Amino acid sequence: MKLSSRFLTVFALLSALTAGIMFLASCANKPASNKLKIGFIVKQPEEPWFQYEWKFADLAGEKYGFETVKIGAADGEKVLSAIDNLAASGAKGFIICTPDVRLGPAIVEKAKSAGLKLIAVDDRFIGADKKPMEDVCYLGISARKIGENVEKTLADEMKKRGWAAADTAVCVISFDELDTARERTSGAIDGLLASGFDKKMIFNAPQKTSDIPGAFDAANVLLTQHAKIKNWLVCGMNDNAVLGAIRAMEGRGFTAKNSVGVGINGTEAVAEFEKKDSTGFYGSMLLSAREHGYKTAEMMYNWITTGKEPEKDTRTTGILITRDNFVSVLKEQGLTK
Ligand code: FCA
Repeated sequence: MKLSSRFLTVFALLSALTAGIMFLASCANKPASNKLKIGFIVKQPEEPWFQYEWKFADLAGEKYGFETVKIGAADGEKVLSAIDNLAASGAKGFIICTPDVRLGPAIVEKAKSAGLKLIAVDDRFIGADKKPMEDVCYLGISARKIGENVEKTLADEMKKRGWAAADTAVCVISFDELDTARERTSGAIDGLLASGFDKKMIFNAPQKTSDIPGAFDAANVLLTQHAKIKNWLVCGMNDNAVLGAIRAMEGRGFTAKNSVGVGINGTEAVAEFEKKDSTGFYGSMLLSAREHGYKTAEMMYNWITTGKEPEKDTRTTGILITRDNFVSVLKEQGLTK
């Protein structure tokens, strides 16, 4: 290589290097996005329900020009450090579905000292006096009403199938430590009792964890204790509670012919309805993930930007979806993938 061309090569390399360094330096100096930040902390980020809440919170962010900081926190320690991180990153408020409602007072304290506004979604905080913390803004479902609608669907299906009362029992997958869960299942139980269902045929199966394995284990205990029941009706706090029970029933030979489950959420139900053959998972009360995600984020944005505090207690409803109508209903709700 001639001296001049070698010089040119070295020169070109040096220029590229300088340009690279200057580019990196400019990135480092650039302030992180100066968009308003709003946190959205959820207890079970792996559940479609919570992913939809995030998706809709993001949509609100796109509309109003804020950034939704999405954080999964499965225990108290993670929640508290998430709040610290949000404060350090300059966020002004957050929405949270807490992994444990008894963390309420600690979360309120932490938010206050970090100067962050706070809205609880789905699961309402419980205070030291064991009562709901009514002074914390909350958006959740009309749990009892939705539970009653689950019951109506179960009772209708029992009638349609012509099942005899003596052969039919109810498996209630319960999670009573969570108010919204207890209200859902007690709404269903009270409805059954009011319609004349025999109390002795309603069985409680408490789940240790609020997920499919927790419900599966709870139902298996019950099925062992009551091996002679011919037909099962199943309810629980959400789709996963009912799915776990239906899976346990399938393990013992029950099918869509002798088991009927109705969940709540609608979001986890979809994969079940998409299966070629019907299973015992008959339907679900579809909740509005859009309202829970979009509306809470919008409420928080308005609170931060106008100073006007949102309503303290907002409730949403549910509509029944089954194999027959889920495609069109999900489309209407903007819940298609
Ligand atoms: C609770 C449940 C979720 C969903 C939500 C509305 O947080 O765990 O599955 O039903 O309420």
